[in-house]
Amino acid sequence: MLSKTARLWLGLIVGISLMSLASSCTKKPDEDVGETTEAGKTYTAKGNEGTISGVVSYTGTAPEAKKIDTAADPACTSKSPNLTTEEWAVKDGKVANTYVYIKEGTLADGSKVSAYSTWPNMPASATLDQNGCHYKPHVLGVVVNEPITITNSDPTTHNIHFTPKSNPDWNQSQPNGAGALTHKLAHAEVLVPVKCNQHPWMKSYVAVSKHPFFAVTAEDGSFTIKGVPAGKYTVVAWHEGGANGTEKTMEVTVPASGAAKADFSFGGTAMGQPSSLQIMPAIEFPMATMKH
Ligand SMILES: [Cu+2]
Repeated sequence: MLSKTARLWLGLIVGISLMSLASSCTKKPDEDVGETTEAGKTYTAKGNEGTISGVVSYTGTAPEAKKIDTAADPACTSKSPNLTTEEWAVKDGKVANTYVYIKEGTLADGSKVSAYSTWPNMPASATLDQNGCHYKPHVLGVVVNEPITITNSDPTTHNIHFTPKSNPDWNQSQPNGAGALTHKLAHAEVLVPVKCNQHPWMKSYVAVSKHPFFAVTAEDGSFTIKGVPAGKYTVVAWHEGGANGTEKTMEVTVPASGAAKADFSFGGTAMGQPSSLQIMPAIEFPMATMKH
């Protein structure tokens, strides 16, 4: 049996320890970021950020765009009589519609790009238009949770269908004259194929990034990624094709207030692996002959 005073003390001790437990759980969120959460640090611009720029080329003869048969929907035929495939948009050996991004890297202060979730100049909104029975743009880069406004500029019904791996499937019909739809993707993913359930030739790709360091190449194959902190980065150029696209990787160093170059090439064999593999000399293991 505990005396009345002992019970009072016990109650007091339990109360105090509960209070301290509660206060340790109400730390500011940025003080205690575990690996299990997607929240990260906030990067504050230092004024000495640099750029990564380059050109994406095609080595050899690029596959030619093919005419698309749109007869299944006369509204598409009349608006876009000369619709062609967009898998390879190559002009004078330069490749458009290539998504170039920082995959990972280390800032000059030793921190990792992936440790941050908030950067200056995060893009606030993007538009994906269905126009002439194809998507504009063909390749779109957004940040996590950035609202994508989806518009139908055609006199026909489209059915936009995001087919992601790390985000939920999203499938919406958008009839002629319907208002804009909005869609957000909560998880980073390179790249989400988007299709139209009405028009099987319609394809686009949406990349979702945790940071704003990405660009899509223009018609002349060029791209520029701005506001990059000084550091060392793995830069990847992604182009559609096959099940998951093709990636080319390059390591670049961005000096303080400086510019880094990252030129990529697809196609051909010029950028491929060495043609001859070195044969490792056979090593003999005398132990292998030992009896059990
Ligand atoms: Cu469509």
